[in-house]
Amino acid sequence: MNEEYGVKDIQVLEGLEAVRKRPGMYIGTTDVKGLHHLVWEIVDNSIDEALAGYCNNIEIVINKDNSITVKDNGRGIPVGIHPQTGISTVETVYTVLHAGGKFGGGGYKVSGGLHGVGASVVNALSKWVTVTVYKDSKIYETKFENGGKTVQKLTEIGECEKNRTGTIVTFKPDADIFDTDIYDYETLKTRTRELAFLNKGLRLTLRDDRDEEDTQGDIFLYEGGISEYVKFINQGKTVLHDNVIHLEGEKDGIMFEVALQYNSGYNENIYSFVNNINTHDGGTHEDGVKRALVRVINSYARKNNILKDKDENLREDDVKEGITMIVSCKHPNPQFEGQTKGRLGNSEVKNLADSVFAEGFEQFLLENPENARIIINKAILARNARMAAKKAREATRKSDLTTTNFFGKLSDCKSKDPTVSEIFIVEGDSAGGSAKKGRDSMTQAILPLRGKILNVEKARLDKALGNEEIKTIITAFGTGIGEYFDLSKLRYDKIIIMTDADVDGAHIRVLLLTLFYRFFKPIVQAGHIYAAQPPLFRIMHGKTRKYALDEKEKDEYLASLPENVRARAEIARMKGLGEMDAEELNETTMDINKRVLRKITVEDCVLADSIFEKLMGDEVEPRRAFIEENAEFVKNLDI
Ligand code: 1YM
Repeated sequence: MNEEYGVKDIQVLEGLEAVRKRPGMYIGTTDVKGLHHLVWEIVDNSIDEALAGYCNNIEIVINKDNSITVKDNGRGIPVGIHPQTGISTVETVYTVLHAGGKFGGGGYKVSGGLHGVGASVVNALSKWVTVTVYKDSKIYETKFENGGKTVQKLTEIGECEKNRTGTIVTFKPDADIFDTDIYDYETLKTRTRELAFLNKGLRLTLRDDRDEEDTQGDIFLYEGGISEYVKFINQGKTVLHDNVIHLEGEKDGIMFEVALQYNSGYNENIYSFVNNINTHDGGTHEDGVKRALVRVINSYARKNNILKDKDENLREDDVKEGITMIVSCKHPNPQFEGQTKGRLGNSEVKNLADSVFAEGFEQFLLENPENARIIINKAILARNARMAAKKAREATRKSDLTTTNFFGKLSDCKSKDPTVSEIFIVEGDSAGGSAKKGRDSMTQAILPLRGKILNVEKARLDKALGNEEIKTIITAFGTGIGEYFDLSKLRYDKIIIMTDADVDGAHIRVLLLTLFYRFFKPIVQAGHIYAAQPPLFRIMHGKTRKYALDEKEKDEYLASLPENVRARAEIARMKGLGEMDAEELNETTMDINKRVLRKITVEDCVLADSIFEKLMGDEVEPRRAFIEENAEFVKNLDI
């Protein structure tokens, strides 16, 4: 051990070692989500630099060896010796846990992530990291290996043009820690685009160098910021007014902005962010806007006699119908609340949001009376539908579980214990029949669906409640719906969508996801929804029968067989669930010890929702573009 290796270094390594021992505590998971998390931790530092006003260009590259490069044109991480550690600030930022903005001094961190802890966490979980800094006409470099051990102290490696500054970080995630090292380009692209919407004027580029043909990558730069986000979401929808309403305000270092536009649909698309992080469960910023929205609309509607004296006030649900809205707040000291920390708690934000929104929105209504009338009339129609739905629902509640046949085609399980019970929603009567025979009737319920369910994207609640299949689903779940919804009454722990691995199956799955997302969001959020994964291939040799979920699994299995066995193996492509008998279905898709389930997240539903909008929405152009863009990815089209 050389002399330089002192107590400080040991403490540093212990810090990073703690991250390696419990990566989950720092990045949540070690699956593909955790892998992506590493990218955002580094990008966050660049975004902070952009928010501080020193950087307007960020590039992210997936390299051929599955390492990631992030590059920005900020000031460059400080290179001087850090007074507390005695090593360069760059090295300190990358090796000392909790070395956040405080080391740099001045300014505050507003972007998401681990508040500056990120760089050292990424280092701890990487096979190697290289940091290059351009600053003061010089190029500096430092390198780390095997979970953050410094192998090259910060070294001056050359000179650069006087005005060139910035930071380049390349890291290779440690394969011993992560379940996978394969980045998903689309996932990274969606978030990169989102970051560009949320930070107007910031140019973000994402490039995939794993595939040589791709040279330019995707460039995102939105001068309009969240207004353009709203336009993006409303693409393919019929909008009720041409201009997106965009309002901004600032108080005590808290920045607040909101953009909205109504469309002719029946759903709300409200997304809120604090410091670029999605606040899934809303919070004070969202509440302030909603409170003002209801108040301003009612007041305008009464003043202009659109609502008459005898009419009751419009409610929040009524004025949110067809709204697309982005709320974004940048806060120096955000307090996140709730189980998943997905809610903003700072009380001072509510009044800021309310006043900024109320003032601007009222002005919009006054200046655009035609638009105001259209928006309010839609809310009145929504209210009428809400009242009709309430009547329909009350009828549903009365008939309840006592009426014979109310469960429709449901074959319920014997157990009444929701923690062990599951329900399979199965495509088609014949697969439903096999599933019924192959199930464990103690804990597994089967609900066969005949054909396609109603597209709730195109129907209000009152119409959806008139649909037999949807009624059966609601009754089976036990939770009720709308204002009567109660998650604690859910009768199953797992709701499993079981559809064929073909285009029709995918369509039915998307319809179901849309239904769940729109009407049963808390069930999705609580993680009760799953997709069954029926095998695509059956491989037989001798008396052995083996199933493979996909092409890759099939090839791997075949490769593992001795040459002579492989030559004789019979490979069948499974066409659909209906093709399997009860025993096979049980063995491959239902048996809790053998099956593979995919848990459905809110992100899956949001994606389903937007794909849906493109495929089923009013406008033809986005649909054509989607089909053109994705035709090349379709592997198993069966027509
Ligand atoms: C590709 C990753 O890390 N950029 C980056 C990081 C920092 C700065 C600039 C920076 C910050 C400050 C002053 C400050 C960081 N500095 C620190 C610390 N890109 C990337 N660009 N000068 C430069 O916050 O005052 C941590 S991150 F702590 F050293 F200041």
